[in-house]
Amino acid sequence: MAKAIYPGSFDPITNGHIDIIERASKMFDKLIVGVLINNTKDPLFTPVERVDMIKSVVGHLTNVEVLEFAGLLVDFAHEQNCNILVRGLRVITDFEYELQLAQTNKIIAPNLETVFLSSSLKYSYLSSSIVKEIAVYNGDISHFVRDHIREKVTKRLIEKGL
Ligand code: COD
Repeated sequence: MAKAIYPGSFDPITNGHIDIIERASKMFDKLIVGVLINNTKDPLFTPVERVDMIKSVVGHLTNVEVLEFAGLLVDFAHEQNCNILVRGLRVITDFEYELQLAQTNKIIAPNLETVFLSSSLKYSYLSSSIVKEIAVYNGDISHFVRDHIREKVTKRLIEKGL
């Protein structure tokens, strides 16, 4: 069975992430969306909230599972008995970081392969950071995230006094 992991922060999940999940889910028998419990960053949403938000938008994809993970991605992949990672590539600036990540992971775990899906043109500018920045300044993020995700972002920013 071909199984892959699509790892990320997903803080919050955007339409660009969903596009990658939908496309990758057609390429593999099973796709695990791995949500990093990143203590060093200061995420807007907790890992549990991010997992729930992702589940709420991938319900139509029966071969997609959403799990949180802590620590090294290579260890998570090993635990899941999986040797394929999926990453999205948007613009050239992604390339350096993604290549570094893929090559480092490959040195630590030689059997682990990373496959890259190019972002769809309409999402090539889109990131979770941009979504949060626009929302902080009361901009309209409805083109970038699903409606119920937009509501959660707005509510959380108010709660945080941002
Ligand atoms: N279109 C297409 N792809 C997109 C879009 C878009 N609009 N937006 C984002 N993506 C892609 C990103 O390029 C990325 O591939 C993926 O979606 C997830 O994006 P993010 O921003 O949510 O997630 P990242 O990049 O913060 O995830 C980083 C990891 C969690 C994978 C990384 O930090 C990690 O593996 N951490 C665990 C610790 C570890 O193993 N460290 C050693 C690594 S060398």
